[in-house]
Amino acid sequence: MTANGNGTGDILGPGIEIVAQQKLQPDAKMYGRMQRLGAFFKEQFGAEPDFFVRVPGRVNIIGEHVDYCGYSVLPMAVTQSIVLAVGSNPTELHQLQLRNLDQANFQNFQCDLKSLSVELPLPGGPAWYKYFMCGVRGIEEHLGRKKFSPIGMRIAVDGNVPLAAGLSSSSAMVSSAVLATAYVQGMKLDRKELASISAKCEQYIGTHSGGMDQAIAYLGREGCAHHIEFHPQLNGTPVILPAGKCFVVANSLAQKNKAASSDYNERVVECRLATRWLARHKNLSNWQEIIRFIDLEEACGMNNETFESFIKEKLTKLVYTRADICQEWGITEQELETKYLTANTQHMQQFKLRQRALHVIQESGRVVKFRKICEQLALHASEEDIKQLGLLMRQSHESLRELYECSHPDVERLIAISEKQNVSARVTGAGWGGCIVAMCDSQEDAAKYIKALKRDYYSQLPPHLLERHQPNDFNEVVFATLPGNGAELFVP
Ligand code: NG1
Repeated sequence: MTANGNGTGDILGPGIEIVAQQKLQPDAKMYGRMQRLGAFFKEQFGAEPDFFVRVPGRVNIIGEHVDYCGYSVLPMAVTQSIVLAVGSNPTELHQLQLRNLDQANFQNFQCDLKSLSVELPLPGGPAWYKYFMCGVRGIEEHLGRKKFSPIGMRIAVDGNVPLAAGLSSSSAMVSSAVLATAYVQGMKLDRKELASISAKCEQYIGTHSGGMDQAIAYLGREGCAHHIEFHPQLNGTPVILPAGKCFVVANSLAQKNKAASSDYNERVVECRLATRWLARHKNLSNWQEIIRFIDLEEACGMNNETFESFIKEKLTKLVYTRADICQEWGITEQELETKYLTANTQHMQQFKLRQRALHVIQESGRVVKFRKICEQLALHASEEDIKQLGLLMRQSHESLRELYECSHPDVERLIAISEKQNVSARVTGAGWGGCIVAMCDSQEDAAKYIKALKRDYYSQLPPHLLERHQPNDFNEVVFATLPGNGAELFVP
């Protein structure tokens, strides 16, 4: 099997691309980092690792909170990633041993692979190694107990994707565990298959997420963003971003651990309820089973515009109560809880069905427009088209703030500074804190914009954050980013 530049192997059949094994060369970008991790591995386990895995975080350019409704998104892989050094465990044959290079913050972990379990998180969020365990469990489930061999692994982890910042650190961890385990189990390493397994198994952590992060973690390619579609099946189309434009990521440093709160699942639940509500109004006999807007759109032959009008016509209230839903569907509150709410959304009393539905449908339209404009721009430059891209990003943010209510005061301060600099920006990822992504006209403009953010936002941070980030001139929290490669596997 040969690997081309991004570590994607020969295409094995229509649409099948694999993670090819690459030789770790001294000129590889990651060489220094892998050498350091290899040395740590040796210090911890007294042997050299057999292989390395690298899985990136991502920044989503547009298409927020739509993946779990079946709609497409437009992310790119970033250079920040999770790297694993992996070796076999010759003495304790079924043991998984995990060590994090950041020993001060992440405790060691060990477990027996013959009896895997990943319990739902306790308040405060899951321990770091649970994300890893999700990945191992995902492969076990995929292969089935009969085919899965509990082969022990020794693993050293090094991650530099900012945590709880909307850059998908959790999925990078889960996906890296999936890739390492799949390789050890001798699987074929089909990128799309691994992405689907990773998306499915991350749900063990308790978040009912879509598959965006895991998809781009595998399908990302240097130099382009990707239009990722989930329906009717997972598909990624490279999208060339407008020439000269420079994307900047700025971390508000308001951390949001999705798995430690119910906000994310509350939105998922509201979208599912809204879908059923509308499906019932369309007299679909299976309305209770339709839980993604895209399936409803398809079942009724609606397009983006007719869907939006339908929402406005049938979801007229600003707030729906439990009683509203129970009455309309002829169900009890207990049924509502057991059949329609998730484990961590049992407390919900009110549901903003109209606002959530409108956001999802309008945002899904913006993704399609964004891709189309990028394709037009690749053929001929147009100032008007560039303006449209900026407008779409701004509209996306406004909708996330107003209709989806997932912004944060610190994120809003970053957005206000961006507006003042005349830069289009939006919150990226799940929100409620985390990062914004901004589109600048050129490298020079990006440098000016970053300078303004450092002056007006980062220099004003509270002392404990200043102490941590100022010595490095805030370069880890605000940076220009280029689209990077998806998952890679290296052998020494
Ligand atoms: P973050 O929290 O930014 O990694 C989450 C979901 C995505 C998507 C975005 C919102 C996970 C693992 N990821 O991303 O699938 O729904 O929010 O667009 O939950």
